[in-house]
Amino acid sequence: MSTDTDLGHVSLLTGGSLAGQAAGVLRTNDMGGWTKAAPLLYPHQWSWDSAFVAIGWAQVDVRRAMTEQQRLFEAQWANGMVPQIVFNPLAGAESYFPDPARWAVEVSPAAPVGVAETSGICQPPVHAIAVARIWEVAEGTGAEADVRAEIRALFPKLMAWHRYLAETRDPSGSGLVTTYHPWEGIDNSPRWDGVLARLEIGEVPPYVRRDLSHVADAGQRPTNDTYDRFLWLLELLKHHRYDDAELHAHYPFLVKDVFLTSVLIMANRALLGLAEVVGATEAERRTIRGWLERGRAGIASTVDERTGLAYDVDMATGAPIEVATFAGLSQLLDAGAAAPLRARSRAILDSADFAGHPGLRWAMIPSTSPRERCFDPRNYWRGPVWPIVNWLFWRGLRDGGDTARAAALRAESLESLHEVGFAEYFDPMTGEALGSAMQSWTAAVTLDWLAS
Ligand code: 2M8
Repeated sequence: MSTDTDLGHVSLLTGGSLAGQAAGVLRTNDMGGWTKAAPLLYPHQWSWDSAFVAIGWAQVDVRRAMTEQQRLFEAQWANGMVPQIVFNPLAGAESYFPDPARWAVEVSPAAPVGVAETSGICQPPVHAIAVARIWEVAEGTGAEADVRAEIRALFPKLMAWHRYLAETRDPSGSGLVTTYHPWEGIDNSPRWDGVLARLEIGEVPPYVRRDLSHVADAGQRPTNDTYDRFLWLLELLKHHRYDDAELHAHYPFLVKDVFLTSVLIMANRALLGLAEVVGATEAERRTIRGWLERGRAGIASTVDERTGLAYDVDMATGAPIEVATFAGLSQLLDAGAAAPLRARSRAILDSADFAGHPGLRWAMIPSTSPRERCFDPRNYWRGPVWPIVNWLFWRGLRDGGDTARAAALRAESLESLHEVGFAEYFDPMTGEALGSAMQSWTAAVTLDWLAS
């Protein structure tokens, strides 16, 4: 629990400190109630970015942190989905692609038409984790009563969001959440290569990539061929009116996603804590526990005996996607996972396949194992380090009682942030800052680490 005095305010006032600079990034990207993911490359509100951002705001202004989540959930779809992007009505059409016109989500009866313009897919559910962290910071302060009331109002929306993932995105009850698109979080990861390569692409309406005008080195971003495949999937999503049942029956990119599922497990643990805060019914708690247990069993079923990694499952073939990325260590995000599973993942985490690789600048978890053939230290999700991913693993290690390992990961991460700054991602070998500068979620986890 934090109090009013230990929020880093002192260092924020001194300006030059890391906390001061991180808070400055949030303030720069603040649009008044919601925060741009990055100043130029990402001028809208992204779903999981916004959850991390709320965790950061909690250290600056706990009420502003709640507002961040309230604003995002205003754009929640009628089926419970929290959209990947809530578009900034003030950003010009040329600022980002694909824009609302390309998503055309009004083809779905579930879209929040007239409320906000959104994309038609989602991202990992970090939100309940964020709200639980906001509560920890607010508890015992003058903001406690207001924040509790706001959490009470948000709770049913969080329930609907988790229900969407645990049930609508898992119609067979496997315990594993289906992802529909690389843009549901880990965009250019080699995890999707096989499924994308198999796609038979039809006519993609002409488009202009906007990302390349903000990131000088195209080698850090997906290729044009990959972009065509992303855009073709978008055409198919529209064709199926974003209807989950239809998509599960007819759509070609259906992957049981171990990372998405594990974040949901972590979020369901947080939601159980929030159920306590708001005095939820026993039936609601039972429901959350049910999702949690099903998710846990689902993840256990994906762990490969030989490598010890959790692998996504390609639903078209039923085959595991055998590539060594941080997603393979997902069991560590679940503090309640079976001890032998966690122990094995922990050993792999520290091996030369991940944070123990001798070439790494800092002992952090790269997005793809440096020993994978497809490892690329500078390309989007194919090698670089994302501080937010390390934050999730730090939380999983800490909550699972592995406090010394968690503390070491936090220390290395803070050291990297001191040197690299608030880049979107960095080269794991050299520590070179890559992607966007002043990335909101990087600043946000810095603030939380400093306060923890
Ligand atoms: C990246 O994704 C967006 C599309 O959502 C893009 O490449 O244009 C990913 O890193 C994603 O996980 C993140 O939420 C987003 C904004 O930071 O950028």
